[in-house]
Amino acid sequence: MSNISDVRAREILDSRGNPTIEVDVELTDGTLGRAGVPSGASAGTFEALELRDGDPNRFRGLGVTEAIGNVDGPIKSALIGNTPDNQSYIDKILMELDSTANKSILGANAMVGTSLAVAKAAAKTNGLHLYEYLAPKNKINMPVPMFNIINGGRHADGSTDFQEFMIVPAGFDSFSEALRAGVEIYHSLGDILRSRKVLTSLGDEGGFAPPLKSNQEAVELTLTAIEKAGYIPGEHCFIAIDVAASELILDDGRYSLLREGQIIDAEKLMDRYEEWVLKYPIVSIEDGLGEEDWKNWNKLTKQIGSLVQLVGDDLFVTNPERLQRGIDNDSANAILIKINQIGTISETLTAINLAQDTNWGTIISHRSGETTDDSISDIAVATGAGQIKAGAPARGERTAKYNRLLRIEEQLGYDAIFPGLSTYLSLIHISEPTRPRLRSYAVFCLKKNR
Ligand code: 2PG
Ligand code: MG
Repeated sequence: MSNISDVRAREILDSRGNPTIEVDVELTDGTLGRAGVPSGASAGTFEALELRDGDPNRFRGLGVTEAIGNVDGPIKSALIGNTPDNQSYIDKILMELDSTANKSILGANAMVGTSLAVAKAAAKTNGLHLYEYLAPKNKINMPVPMFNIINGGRHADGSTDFQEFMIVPAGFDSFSEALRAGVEIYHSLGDILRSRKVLTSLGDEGGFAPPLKSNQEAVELTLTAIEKAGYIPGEHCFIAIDVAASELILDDGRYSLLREGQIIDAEKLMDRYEEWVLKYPIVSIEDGLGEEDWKNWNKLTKQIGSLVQLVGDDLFVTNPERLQRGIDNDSANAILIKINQIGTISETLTAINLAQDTNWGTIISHRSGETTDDSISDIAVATGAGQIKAGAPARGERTAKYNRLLRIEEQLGYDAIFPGLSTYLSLIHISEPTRPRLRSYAVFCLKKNR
């Protein structure tokens, strides 16, 4: 049995050109586990702390040398000599070194990098893939991808107020077919923008960032792109949005939609979601309300929770305690999972298990600032999360995740189960009787094109 012989970190760059941490964990048998740490732009207030140096003379204050010092110092001293293949024990050591609620001593970036690198080393030395190593009780399946093809909000200046307009090609038999459809739709959107002489610049997650007049225009453009690519919205492919409403909320609780020149209250915003959900094949709305707007989250869940997946990202920040509050208050019906919001693999798995035991949807997610680390793909497969969002099907740091899933699907062969339409809709709790509304848009398109 090999033990941890070295732990070290270095400063590398993320996809936005900002410094982040890469951690190497070495074992006595020479095995190396390496992990890159992502970073958010529209980060939630209640996320674990990303430790940055704040020295204006280096990387505009964004250096991570202090967090690196924590890996090379206390973390290394505490982990050396331990066996790597008891993840909960390793994470317990990390949490004992930093028992603050928001990981403010070591920094969540230092902890995530270490936690992941240990898991990768353990998998490797045991001759397993990370998804095999992490898979608990045969939960393995392929996730339905959510591709962010229009970027707005904090991820693209001058584009939409809402942060993400995603396509969800769930009506296919395999991940690779869903990916192919996603790529074709992404390029068809590019063609449409070019033909309309609209800018084809890209946002942080690789989606287009056109200067549109309204958020609704983005939904309609997305639908046109699906149709132009030869697919039927509401049958082959659905739409998901991430409003990232914590970025839009004002002190008085109203929401500012700058591009539309409007400030609206929560009621109006919720009515807009209801109108959209009834009109368009939208299956998922993430952070439709602010991260502290619990009362309205509950209202929204009552209003449209049986028609659409309501996902808490900034609301829950992958934190089992906040998730439990959401479950108790009937706020949302799904959780977005990001390891660096909470700090360790073990806490992340606790959040996933809690959501799944409550029958809530789970989406494993990247961050807007990414590295080419592809662990989230393995985590999505291992936990049977059913859904993954990793940005557009373009740019190296995004395709790293999707390409990893292609390889996993190939390895799993006949065991690579892709949810398929009906399972997917049940997975996200769109009840059978409400499904005709999705189909009605498909029928509308078919008639129109006849
Ligand atoms: C989100 C994420 C990822 P960020 O809000 O869901 O898309 O963005 O990493 O900037 O928080
Ligand atoms: Mg989000």
